Amino acid sequence: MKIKKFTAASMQEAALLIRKELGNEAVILNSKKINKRKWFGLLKKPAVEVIAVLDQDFLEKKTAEKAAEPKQTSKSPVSSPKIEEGITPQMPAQSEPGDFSAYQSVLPESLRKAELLLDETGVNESIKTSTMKKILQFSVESGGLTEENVVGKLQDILCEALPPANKWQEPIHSKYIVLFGSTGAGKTTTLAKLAASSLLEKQKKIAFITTDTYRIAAVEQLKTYAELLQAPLEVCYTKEEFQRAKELFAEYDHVFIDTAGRNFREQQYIDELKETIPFESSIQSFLVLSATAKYEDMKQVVRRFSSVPVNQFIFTKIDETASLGSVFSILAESKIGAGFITNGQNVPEDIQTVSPREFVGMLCR
Ligand SMILES: Nc1nc2c(ncn2[C@@H]2O[C@H](COP(=O)(O)OP(=O)(O)O)[C@@H](O)[C@H]2O)c(=O)[nH]1
Ligand SMILES: [Mg+2]
Repeated sequence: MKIKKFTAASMQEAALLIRKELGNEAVILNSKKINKRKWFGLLKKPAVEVIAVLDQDFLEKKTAEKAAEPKQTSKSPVSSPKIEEGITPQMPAQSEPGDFSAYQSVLPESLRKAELLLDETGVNESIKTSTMKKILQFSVESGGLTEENVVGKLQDILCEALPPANKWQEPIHSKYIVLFGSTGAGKTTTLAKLAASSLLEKQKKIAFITTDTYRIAAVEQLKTYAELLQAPLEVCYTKEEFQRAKELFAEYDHVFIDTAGRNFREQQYIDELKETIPFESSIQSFLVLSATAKYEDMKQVVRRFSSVPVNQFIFTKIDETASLGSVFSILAESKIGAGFITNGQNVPEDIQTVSPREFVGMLCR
């Protein structure tokens, strides 16, 4: 994609210049009247400033679509204002396709607003570039975006980049619910929130199992929640003990399983998880990630857990971060939906489900 700003005395002159520079298939993205200063700024001369774009990808797509259509008309392949009239290129240097920072000074106001909004979300560079490319494409296709409708369009495009809605917001429905993730991510607290909701809102019969036997405090923490909810807890050190606990809780609706909060870098932790917990169809498994973590760290956790079947993510500590850009990037790249988000330390209140659209709303807040 090539974008360029041209200034000329008239639209005719601008069109000639655009045609010479970009060819007949270039389309006008934006045009406005300006006053060009001459003679040390003393004289004002009316002129036009035109931003034109030549999108090879888009043209190829349109040409292919046209070729597939039954032959009726042989009109121009693009519907935006075409160059009919010519000029003095102000930015002769050409930029690499997709390098939007290079286009920044020539983008129309509405698209600059989109770029600013995207910057504020903190999404990673590749998502930013692909989103800008799509919004630019749409702008060319639809004959321009106003500053009013650019936000809606941006949110639509961001929404499309996320995993589909059916991968989000799944209620707790399986017999076994297991949470894993790195130390301090909020597994135990979130498990207590989920268990409490099942008991208090749905009157389910619930029990707990913990395999987090590395720290006394971890067991104590879950024991406190279990006592508060008057639910049984089994502490399992081995696979056999886990099996026994499962038999013990055969009559229960949901068994909430807490796992060791060891460093996610330790492959041993993942191997032990796989060995202890039978990942079968009656298990809902969640990878718990703190929204306050850095994008690269989250990505590493996701990669580490890729050998474990993860149904959904749970993002914790949403209340502790101003930017959801990293969370968005992880969701967009992994294609796994977010089952829940948590936004505080209160059990059971601070947990909720979220749809992709609501999440994008939170991202762009
Ligand atoms: N602000 C905030 N703190 C949270 C949230 N979820 C968990 N925490 C806190 O994070 C800390 C670690 O939580 P914990 O459940 O022990 O993490 P685990 O090591 O993964 O089991 C505790 O102090 C929790 O109260 C949340 O959504 N928001
Ligand atoms: Mg814990």
